[in-house]
Amino acid sequence: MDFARDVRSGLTAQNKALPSKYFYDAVGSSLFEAICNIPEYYLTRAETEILTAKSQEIVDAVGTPIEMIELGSGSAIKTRFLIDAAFARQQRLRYRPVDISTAALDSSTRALQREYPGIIVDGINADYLNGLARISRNGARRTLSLFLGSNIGNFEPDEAQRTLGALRSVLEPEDGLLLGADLRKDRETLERAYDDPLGVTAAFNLNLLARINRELGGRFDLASFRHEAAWDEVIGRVEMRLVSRAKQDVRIDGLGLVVHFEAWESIHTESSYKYDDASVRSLAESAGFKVGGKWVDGANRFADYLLIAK
Ligand code: AVJ
Repeated sequence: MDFARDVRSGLTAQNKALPSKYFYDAVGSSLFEAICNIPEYYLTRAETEILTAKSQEIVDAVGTPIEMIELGSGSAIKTRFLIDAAFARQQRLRYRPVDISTAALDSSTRALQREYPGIIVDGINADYLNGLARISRNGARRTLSLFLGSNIGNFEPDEAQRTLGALRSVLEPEDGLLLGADLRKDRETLERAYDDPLGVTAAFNLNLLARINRELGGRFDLASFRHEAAWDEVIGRVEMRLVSRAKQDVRIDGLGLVVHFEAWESIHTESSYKYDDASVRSLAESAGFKVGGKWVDGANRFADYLLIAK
């Protein structure tokens, strides 16, 4: 599968890097759920505050009845506020979550079907672009698509534009996209959100090496790598890395590969871009959307934008 290919190319590159989408095996998805409950990781709580108060207003702004598409649905806990708002106006709802994690998709699908008798869940187990390629719009109903939690932040600006463009192409004019974006803020808040004192984010990051050990016969000694998170205020992103504490060679038997690390050499594992109002608006515009609404939490940390397909 793609994992083997991407690990090989990422670890043999001049600047070592691994794609962040591989965090989300069963262990990684559970660790991410835990991160969402950690006080320093404010994103989930800030967006929950917005959706608790504004979901009805958001759903009402799209028209009725609706279908929902979600990119990176995970446990779909925040989604329930929007699902509740849809069921306040219609009897049945088709919900198509796209998620790379089989475990998260299966358990959220079962839970939603148990909680909402009128829901039809058509899950798609894929990354965003492959998932979108499998969606064709059902003519009759308005679509409200969801890209919550600052999932957009993992993309480089050009990839973000391509992904929203791919989403736009499965929508019709006047369909909606609710886009969650984490906002630029002070270094201390950002770096603590990505390097929490309990070490859950460190475990989430190191799980990438553990996953290579489990699935590809890797021989990484996790204790010889250190988690690091740094805010780059010029680029506007938090970068996560795994740093080799020593000079070492690591075998990956399943790939027939030996990876050499210099002392303090790092693997870039994730970028989390932070947005401001102008950068969200220009991204929306370049992907074929206009801004139809904007909501922020009380402390101005996080924004949800309702984008309308042009
Ligand atoms: C799921 C991509 C929104 O970038 O904030 C959490 C993932 N990484 N802690 C983010 C993550 C480290 C998260 N997203």
